[in-house]
Amino acid sequence: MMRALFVREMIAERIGSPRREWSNGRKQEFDTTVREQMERTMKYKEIQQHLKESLKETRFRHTMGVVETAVQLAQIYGCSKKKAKYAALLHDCAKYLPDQDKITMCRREGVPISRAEMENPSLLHAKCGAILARQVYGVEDEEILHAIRVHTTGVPNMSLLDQILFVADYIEPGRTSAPNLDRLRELSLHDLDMTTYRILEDTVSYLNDIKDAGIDPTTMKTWQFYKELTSL
Ligand code: DGI
Ligand code: FE
Ligand code: FE
Repeated sequence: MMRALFVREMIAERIGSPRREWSNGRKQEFDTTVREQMERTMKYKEIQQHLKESLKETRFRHTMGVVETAVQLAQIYGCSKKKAKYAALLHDCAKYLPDQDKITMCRREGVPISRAEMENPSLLHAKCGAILARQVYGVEDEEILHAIRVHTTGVPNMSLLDQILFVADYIEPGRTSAPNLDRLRELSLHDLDMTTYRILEDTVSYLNDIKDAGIDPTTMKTWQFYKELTSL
């Protein structure tokens, strides 16, 4: 519990909102004991517990579904299961930051914001997730951070870990509303590039059907990249 409160405090610091005062006089205790413990990467179980307390129940369930699927894909395609687990666990950790906080956080960190992201700041939960994973949860592995950073739009020529997270996010067992899910789940067991392309194809056509859904240029470039790659 103390740790969960501390994480909230750390997030507030990253965004630059005023620090909440501790009415029960325990702040000193936080600073001296918990801060020291937080110097290191938080343990998987501790992060999981914190996310359980801070995410909505459906989002937490989705997160654990992504962990399960990402680990299965890592096993099939020979990727580090540990990295897949951490990337999946933290991929949506910034999902519920208020939009203005996401914008402020990116600006502070010098992370570029595209026009589509400005119009739809929800997209920034990926970039902010990577910032929080590093600064709050203590993840230092650049491959994990990159996978979290690009998990919503993808990026051309993704690493294996990036692709595993991108695909697992879309096909995890709790997802029900996207089209072609059964086919994509089957395809993911033997062709990760084709699965990536099909997901992008469905995402782009879904976004095209929604009026005013600004498509991020990175989404389009990623779609184009995997279209060409899979037509070779
Ligand atoms: O966070 P999740 O819901 O688990 O999944 P996600 O991070 O892949 O986000 C999915 C949403 O993002 C989905 O509604 C499609 C949307 N999206 C992906 N690329 C773009 C986009 N929305 C806009 N407006 N523009 C994009 O380029
Ligand atoms: Fe997401
Ligand atoms: Fe997700």
